[in-house]
Amino acid sequence: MSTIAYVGLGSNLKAPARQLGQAVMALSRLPQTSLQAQSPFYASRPVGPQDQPDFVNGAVKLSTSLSPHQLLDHLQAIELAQGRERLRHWGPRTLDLDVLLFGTEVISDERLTVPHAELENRDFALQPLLDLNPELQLPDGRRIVELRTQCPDNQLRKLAPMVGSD
Ligand code: A4P
Ligand code: MG
Repeated sequence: MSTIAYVGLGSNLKAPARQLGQAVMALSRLPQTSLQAQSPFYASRPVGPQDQPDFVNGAVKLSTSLSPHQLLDHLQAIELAQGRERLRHWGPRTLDLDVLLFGTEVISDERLTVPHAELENRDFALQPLLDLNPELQLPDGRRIVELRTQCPDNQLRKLAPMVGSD
């Protein structure tokens, strides 16, 4: 059985847009998974510590028969492969991959909180989701389009699509 999952991508180190492009390639190669769509990328001011570069953010829509925890394992392997070091909470990173939504599942355990705990406060996660599916809702029925109008403004700027990989 396949589930539609949405994964958020973020980077603010080492050519962020290229990190995201590379991550999308890696996500397209996941087992038991097909990449359905990719959002535009956005530049945004950092949420959390301000003494770090702006971020580039985006999201992808996946159809997967992996379990949520198997998907998380793969996301963390991709982060590591792209040089992710866990130094500081909400600090700079070469690549952050978050499970934003996994079908209509609600998960809360020591490894995984789905929907992502900060989703409704982050325009850089909500806007790419809207680009992928304007009708999207949280498992509790709240509409992403409504949350987007209510969340803090973080000066999102849509980036021009990348041509090639570098
Ligand atoms: N984890 C729990 N739920 C999830 C989920 N839904 N998806 C656990 C992915 N992981 C999830 O994550 C720590 C642990 O969260 C993981 O081991 C996993 O088991 P992490 O990425 O290692 O660490 P972190 O940076 O300390 O925290 P976190 O919560 O991932 O940070 P966020 O929420 O991802 O925020 N500003 C802008 N403009 N754009 C950004 O992308 N990102 C952050 C990081 C801060 N500010 C930002 C951005
Ligand atoms: Mg993360």
